[in-house]
Amino acid sequence: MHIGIIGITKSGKTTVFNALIRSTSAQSTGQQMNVGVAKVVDPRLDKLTAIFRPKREVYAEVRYTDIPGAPEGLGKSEGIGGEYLNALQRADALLHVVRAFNDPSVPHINTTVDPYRDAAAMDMELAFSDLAIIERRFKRLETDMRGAKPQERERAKKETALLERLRDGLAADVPIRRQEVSGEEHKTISNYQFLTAKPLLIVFNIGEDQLPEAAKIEAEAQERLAKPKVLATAMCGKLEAELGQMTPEDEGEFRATMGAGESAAARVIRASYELVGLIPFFTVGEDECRAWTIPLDTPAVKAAGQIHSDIERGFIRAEVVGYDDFVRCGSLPEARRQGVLRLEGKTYPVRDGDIINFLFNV
Ligand SMILES: Nc1nc2c(ncn2[C@@H]2O[C@H](COP(=O)(O)OP(=O)(O)OP(=O)(O)O)[C@@H](O)[C@H]2O)c(=O)[nH]1
Ligand SMILES: [Mg+2]
Repeated sequence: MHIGIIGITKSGKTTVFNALIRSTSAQSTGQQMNVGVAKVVDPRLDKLTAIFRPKREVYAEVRYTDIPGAPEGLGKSEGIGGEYLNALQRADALLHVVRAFNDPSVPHINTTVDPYRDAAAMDMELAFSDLAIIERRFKRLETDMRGAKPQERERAKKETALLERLRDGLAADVPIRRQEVSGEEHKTISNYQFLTAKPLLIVFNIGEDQLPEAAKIEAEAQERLAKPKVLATAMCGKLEAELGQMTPEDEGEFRATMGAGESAAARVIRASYELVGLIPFFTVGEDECRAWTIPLDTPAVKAAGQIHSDIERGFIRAEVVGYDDFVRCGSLPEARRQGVLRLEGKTYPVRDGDIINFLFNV
């Protein structure tokens, strides 16, 4: 899974990126993209690790790309251009860093700090980009229709009508993620990778002086900006990036004395994961306890394929126990004795936190 970080110049994209992947290596400015991997910390996996004491604990991962902001804005009426557009289109979701911190030494390109204005401006940029893609496609379809066979012509007509509808929706300020699209239409448009169709996580990058109001800022942001497939949250990128450089023990101590609460970076990572509709399941044992990532409602046989294609191919059954049931029992034999460790077949929809042992034959 891959998330693209966007935002205007000097909103703190690279700072947030560094906080998420616990690194300092990413260069703040410059025109290159930074790519990094963040661990999805999950207390449930920590608990399993404490029980099984394996050699390794392996968290699920989210990949982030820090995409440089163009000084003149991302795209204006021409849409987001070239190489950055491609990177954005490949992303499963977008993380928009909006500047909420005040710091006179970091000039804001629009002079004043106003996160809601910047959030709205980005929505427009993304819509412009999608409109530009639609216009280009119209031209293509027009050429394709000339001399096309009746069947192809019919298909092109249908697509044109769909794109016209999406365009009108965008013109009325409705992002594609909130427009009504049938299953079949979804297939047609998924190739275009429209930016306003992607889930969006809006992160208010607040200053350290705003930490006491962080919960309030976040609540207001959620109320005003959260929609289906849009989440809003607040974090202090600079502080989180600094804390990310500490050992977990030092970090915990520091957070406690600072009153900085639980890791905002960890919360943002979890939110990214859930926003895309992904859930973890766990495998346990002496070697490793590990979180695996699957989309909601994945059948057991496909979940097995996440681990290895051989396990998917030779799938026989899955031994499954829910996380809470397992913790209540304390061990697999006890879970079996109490009848909560069950055998499931290929089509069993794996649930968030299931502990699974796949039985397979190759
Ligand atoms: N005071 C304060 N400064 C911050 C905060 N977050 C980022 N900054 C500073 O703002 C400046 C820009 O931060 P970056 O993370 O480089 O922002 P960016 O969006 O990646 O910038 P570009 O890549 O140039 O578009 C840096 O000097 C940061 O130290 C914050 O929460 N508080
Ligand atoms: Mg940067």
